Amino acid sequence: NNTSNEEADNAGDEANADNGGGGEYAQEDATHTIRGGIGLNSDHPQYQGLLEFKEIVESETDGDIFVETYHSGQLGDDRTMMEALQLGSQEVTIPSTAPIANFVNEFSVFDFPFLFPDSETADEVLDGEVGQELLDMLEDQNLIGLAYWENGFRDLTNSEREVASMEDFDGLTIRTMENDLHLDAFRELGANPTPMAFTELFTALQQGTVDGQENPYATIYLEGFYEVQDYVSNTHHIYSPFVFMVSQQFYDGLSEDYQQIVSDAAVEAGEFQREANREANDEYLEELQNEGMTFTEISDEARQEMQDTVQPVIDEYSGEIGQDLVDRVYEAIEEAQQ
Ligand code: 2Q2
Repeated sequence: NNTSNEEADNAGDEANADNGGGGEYAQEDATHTIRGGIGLNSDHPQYQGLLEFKEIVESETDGDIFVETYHSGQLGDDRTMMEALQLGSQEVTIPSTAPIANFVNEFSVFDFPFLFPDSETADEVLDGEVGQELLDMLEDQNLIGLAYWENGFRDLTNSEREVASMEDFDGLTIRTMENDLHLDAFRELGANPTPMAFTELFTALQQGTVDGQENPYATIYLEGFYEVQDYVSNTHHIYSPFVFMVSQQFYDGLSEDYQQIVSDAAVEAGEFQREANREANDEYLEELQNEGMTFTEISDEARQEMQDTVQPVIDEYSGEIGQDLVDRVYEAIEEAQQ
């Protein structure tokens, strides 16, 4: 029947897309192969950006570098994929800054709640001096950070109740990324945070192991969280960047020309991805409501109360990260808003 034909077609596309076989080049003709893996699924702008990177690199090297693309955690969760880059068994991954903090703790500065007022400011700061300073710190971990892409402003969903202010967090079990600052911040807000890899999240929501999670609308929609979550609030509590990173071992093995091509492609594909991500995040809140989720607006006062409440966590982590670096991030934000 046509369903099975359709499924067969999708499976075909899926297989094609899985290792990025959609391009015009063949892996057997290439000198180098990049295995690029991410955690979000193939509908997400994160994957569209990876396909854009593939297209640029393959056409610029006339297929001498072939890019295999993997999504939905096919190569593992963020930590596993970063370790694979360190070992040289994978070449590219694009995690959020939060899990990166387990390798370079300074990255937690970009996960300070309410740090970036808008994505334009985030672009300017991340693409500027202090953003580069953080990327340079990855080299001690045999990781080369080439560009910042965008995950986006994170918003809270849960299956229990409307969340209009901090009081409504009380007692909610919220999955957070594996990052101590996220845990401490949600504890301070009165929630009961549980760290978990993204690859386990949908099942945990489905089984009710956790009441809620927080991610940008595009992720909430494209990962189908609306099937297992009833309430969404525009907490916008953290702006989450992605870091496009390559294995140092792989990068050092490339000619300078190819290094430049790979580096430029990461930046160019990132501009495409940020754009696509913003369009998706603008569009999907309405879709979430169409799928039956109840949207609750967080007032400015309620958001200010959250910001004041988590300030001690920011102060604590500023000490750990280094007040000087933190101050330079805030100065860069000030400058970007001139
Ligand atoms: O909640 C999460 O884990 C996601 O926001 C992160 O972006 C994570 O890096 C996913 O992209 C899965 O890799």
